[in-house]
Amino acid sequence: MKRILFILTGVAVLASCSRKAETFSVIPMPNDVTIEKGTFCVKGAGIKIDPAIDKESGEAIGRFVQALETATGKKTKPGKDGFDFKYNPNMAAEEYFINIDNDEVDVEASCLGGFVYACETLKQMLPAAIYGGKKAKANWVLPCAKIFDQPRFGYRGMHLDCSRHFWSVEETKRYIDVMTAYKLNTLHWHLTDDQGWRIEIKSYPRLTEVGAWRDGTCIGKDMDSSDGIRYGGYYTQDQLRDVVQYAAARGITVIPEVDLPGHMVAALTSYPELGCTGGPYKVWPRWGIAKDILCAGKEEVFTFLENVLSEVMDIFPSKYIHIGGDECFDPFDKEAVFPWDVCPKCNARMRQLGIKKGPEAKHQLQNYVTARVQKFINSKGRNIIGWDEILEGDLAEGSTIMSWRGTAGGIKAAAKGFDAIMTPYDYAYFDYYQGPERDKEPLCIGGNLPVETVYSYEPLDGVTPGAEDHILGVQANLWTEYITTPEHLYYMLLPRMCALSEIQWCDRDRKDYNRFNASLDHTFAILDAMGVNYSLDCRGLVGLGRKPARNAAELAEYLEKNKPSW
Ligand code: TNX
Repeated sequence: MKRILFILTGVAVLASCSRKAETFSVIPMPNDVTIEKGTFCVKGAGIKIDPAIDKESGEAIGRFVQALETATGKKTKPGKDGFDFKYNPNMAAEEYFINIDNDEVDVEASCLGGFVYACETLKQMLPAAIYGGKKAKANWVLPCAKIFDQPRFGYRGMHLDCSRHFWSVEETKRYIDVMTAYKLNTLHWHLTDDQGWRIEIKSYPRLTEVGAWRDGTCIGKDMDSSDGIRYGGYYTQDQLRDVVQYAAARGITVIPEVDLPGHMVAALTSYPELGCTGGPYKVWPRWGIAKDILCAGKEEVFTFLENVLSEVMDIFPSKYIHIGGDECFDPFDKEAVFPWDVCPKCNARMRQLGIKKGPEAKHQLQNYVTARVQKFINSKGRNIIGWDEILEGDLAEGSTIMSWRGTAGGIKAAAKGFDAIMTPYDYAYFDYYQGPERDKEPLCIGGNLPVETVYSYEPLDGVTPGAEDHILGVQANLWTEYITTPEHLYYMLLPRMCALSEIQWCDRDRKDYNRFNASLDHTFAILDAMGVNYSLDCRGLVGLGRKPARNAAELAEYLEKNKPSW
């Protein structure tokens, strides 16, 4: 039953808490919410945790309790009536149930996902200061409510490019915290590209000694310029494992991407023998599509890939390994002769495979590379994800397509019986401008993607009837060519990722832009408390760092003016 009732009459039940609960502004909106009369005071509440609850879920609950104690400044009472976390084996992995009445909060789930999401919903129902990590004066009550909730899509991803610009372990964890708050469950980590190799690979040390560093970075859109400043960085395997674990504790799987056979200039610079010409190559200081890619004719390239991917699979336990596959040949460069066209070894390989000469030949050769790598990854019990270019050949069973050049790739893949993840650039590229006033925004790669456009995306539109189950979910991508600071990173991410979260989580009929837009005020307060930047372009404050000066009175007035219409 889908319903939402707002009967916030504000009856005070416990003397230490005030009468009225906050407005219900949870993003993504739970799928079944009933707000009832009354409030539950969380200050110094009792906490019971069912011993049948697994250790990871117990730890997630522990983090919630810790946040509660810090923000309210009052210890909870273990074993006493109040919050009652119960194991319910009949619930799906990401499903949860919350029942708040005047003196008890029942929370039920079967495992980590469900408990994490229940806690996140509770946090968003509380004053934003719960996210602040310090004691705060606030109205520490939850409204009485019943919430039944589970996500629409099983794959709810966000991507992060750390090759073009590098983000520290601490920053990446903060990114994961923000994803957790909006119930995303997959981080697609773009770890290698032309401009920098970021994963330590013990059997190929030059990948990080050489490939993690570039001599300079182009200035603005002048691709031939360079600021002359050495730039780079990489993660040690211990650091990568630490991030994987941090994410896993929050119900988030990290999918690593090793982009191949294109976007490999950093690796070629480290080991020039992996290219068709043998180089020399230079870690790219500019953006775009590089002509130099891995040689598909040399056996040692496949040995290299297998060794690298073995270490990658050792670090990342994810079911999926992303092998890239995008932009091996610049589609806009019609005149170009690509290295594979003229490389004797690639040509010998084509002859050996019976590939006929012609414009399709190089795509068929890419298909051979994909299939070989896929076979290797499958032999380790994992599956591949590839950008939609890999659809251009005959795909082996079990590959998943990431549809970025619009939705057509994903729709075609699903119709052919392949799984697909939708990341169409026209709705899900967060490196694009946030509106038409480009001159007021920081420099971007291009595009125009306001939060409302993101919100309007419906992933099953156009999908062949009967093939819907092949659409595993939705992801947005954050490429960082033009993004150099965390302040800018979060400005690009938020609140567009909040809009994304409703596409991923909410049933079709639960989406409502007006309600979502009104809820953003609470989200902005949450992000303020987390110390994370966001864009206010959707409030007409265009550009980086254009936040209204908000003292308490201004904020109250602002919120009053922007009250939800429902
Ligand atoms: C295309 S999306 C790319 C990236 C760029 C991005 C910029 C994809 C698979 N490849 O290499 O960073 O455009 O928007």
